[in-house]
Amino acid sequence: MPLHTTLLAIALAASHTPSSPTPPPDADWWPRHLPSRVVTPLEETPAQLDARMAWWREARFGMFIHWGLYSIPGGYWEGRRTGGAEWILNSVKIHPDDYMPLQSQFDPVDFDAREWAMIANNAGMRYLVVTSKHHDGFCLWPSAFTDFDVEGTPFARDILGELAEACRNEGVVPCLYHSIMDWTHPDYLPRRAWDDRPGGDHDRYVEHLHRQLEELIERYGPGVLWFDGEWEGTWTHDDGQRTYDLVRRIDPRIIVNNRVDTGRTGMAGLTRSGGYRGDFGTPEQEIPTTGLPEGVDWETCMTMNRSWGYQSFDLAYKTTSDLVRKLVDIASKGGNFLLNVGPDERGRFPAEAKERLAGVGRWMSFNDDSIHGTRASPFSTLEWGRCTRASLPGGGERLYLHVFDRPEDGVIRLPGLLTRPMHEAAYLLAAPGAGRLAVERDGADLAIELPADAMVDPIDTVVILDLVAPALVVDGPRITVDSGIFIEPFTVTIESPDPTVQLRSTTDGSDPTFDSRIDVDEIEIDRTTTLRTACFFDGVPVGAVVERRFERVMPVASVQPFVIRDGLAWRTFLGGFERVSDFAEAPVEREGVVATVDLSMQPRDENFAVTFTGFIEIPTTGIWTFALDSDDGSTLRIHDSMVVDNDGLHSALEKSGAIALEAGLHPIRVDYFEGTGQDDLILRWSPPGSATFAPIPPERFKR
Ligand code: FHN
Repeated sequence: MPLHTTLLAIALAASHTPSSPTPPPDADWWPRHLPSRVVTPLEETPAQLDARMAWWREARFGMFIHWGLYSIPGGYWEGRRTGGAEWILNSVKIHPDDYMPLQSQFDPVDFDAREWAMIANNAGMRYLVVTSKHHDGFCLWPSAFTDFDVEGTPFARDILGELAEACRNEGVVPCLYHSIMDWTHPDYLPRRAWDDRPGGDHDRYVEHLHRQLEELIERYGPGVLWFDGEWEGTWTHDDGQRTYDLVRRIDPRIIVNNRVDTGRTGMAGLTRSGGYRGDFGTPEQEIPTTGLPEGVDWETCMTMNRSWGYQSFDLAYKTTSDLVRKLVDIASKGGNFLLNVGPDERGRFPAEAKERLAGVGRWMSFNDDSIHGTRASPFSTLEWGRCTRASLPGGGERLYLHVFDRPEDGVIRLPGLLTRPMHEAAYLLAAPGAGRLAVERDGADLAIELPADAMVDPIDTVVILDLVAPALVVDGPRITVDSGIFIEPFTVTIESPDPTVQLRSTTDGSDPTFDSRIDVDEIEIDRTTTLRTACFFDGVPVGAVVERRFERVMPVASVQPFVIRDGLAWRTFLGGFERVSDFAEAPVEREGVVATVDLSMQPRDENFAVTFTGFIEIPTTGIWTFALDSDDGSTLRIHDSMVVDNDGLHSALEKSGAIALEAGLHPIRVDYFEGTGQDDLILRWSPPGSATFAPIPPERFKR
């Protein structure tokens, strides 16, 4: 790894020495003197946010470590292989009184913080997130607020302290995972169903959580606080906001993930709109299919095998090649990769994990410049691999072309790249002395010849291409209006990605040619139309043809029910459903009236369904868009026509749909079912001409 990047990483890590900030004497927010609920949010400008996030964005790659008491059973319980790993208390329904004695067995004699930090650093990982406390509530540090901690074990060493110091010595930023959910703390609610211990006080638990967070921040100065376990109904948006604001107040440098609050959209991990806290999204075990909009910070966390916590029998390790290509794929979309290791009960990394990390480290030792400090690709897709990029001094831009599969003709094409390459601009990152590669312009594409023997790394050979300016890639015209319905004629604006690129459009569904008659950037739409637009550079088509379909409709007439009362009627059903239609004939469990669409009537945590019926009062005639966010499936019907279809078994997911409505009352029906795990149902609307969704005022619901 080049010396300069190591020095930078050491500087970064050192900046997180545990220098707990001394509050100004008049700080009215300092939680010591006041209950943590009196915490005012910390104002932050976009420039200040960029400065705070800079080291994390530069890092791109981190190590996740799941380690705790669950590493002792390692997926076995009472002599039986149960699986469950770090979830074993829950999976095997172990009573806390039977689980917590594991504390007396925790003696990881082979734990070596320096080895862990060195392995992370050698793999090219710039930060390390370790579980301070997982859902089982066991604290991996000597906490003043509980006896269920490492101090009460035969090991009795400050594991987090040793790891933080070792990380800093290696130039790796120490970070902490912290679970909100706590299956053993006497105040955490909800209890596990088999946990018959009495009591529990949510507010007292939140105070406890805040005191431990203060303790962790002041002792270890983590660069990131990685929250988890926010999905059970007791943790509220208010709890999330207060906790985020408290953490940022105690140490304004800390970066906090979006699982501190309740805005995460399931395993896809991004944060829904509406003021939810969190500095980055957290896709889990998945990589977003396409790059997310510029400016959205996100990090995919992933296991190397199938388990977060240690399980000796889980040998389904991803190959080194797969791990490198996942890292590259994520970086090419502007994200970070948090790759997990589950150490065993003695504090050892599994041999397979060490082998994979060494392999990734070998690739990174030649190619880490193409990951650290890079930004997302300017191309939407590349058939032969991926691209990352970084700015060059003097205004140029460096493209890192990650060749996974060398094309048969030996030419790697850069579609629609109009920016001029520098002289002798292309060469191998891992073998700069191997000579320059030929670069030619082919219409709107740039073509680079890649001889077979230039593929120096079968996992991913990185070709550098230096450009005289930031890459301008034409992947098609920009049409800001999506396909949809309309009532009154309107104008569609089409933007060319560059003044040198001409537009051509058709409105009869045919393919645009350079001779097509429409070459303007504003087109009047007054009837149902299929608009197809393409870009041309020097008369040659460039990028994809973009199609939009616009359907002219009449607003649906409102209805005049004889009797109008506030609220919606609801009916609940019990059972394991996979689609809304599954409970169409099911027996009604209970029924009632509710002010708005919510789950206040849910009969239990899992395996139930609810149907809401009534009317919605539309204030003005126009195109109304509705968004239905649910875990699991849901549908919205108005006048019996499907407006939003979010059906099926899935984690929190939002879908939307539009309908033309006359002002007045319209019959509405929402069907929803929950399978297992988190449950979630949010219905919002967006008025005509608005681009944002808002909650529907309860007074708009009638029956
Ligand atoms: O329940 C946890 C799980 O044990 C693990 O910690 C993962 C890692 O992100 N998070 C939760 C599952 O989404």
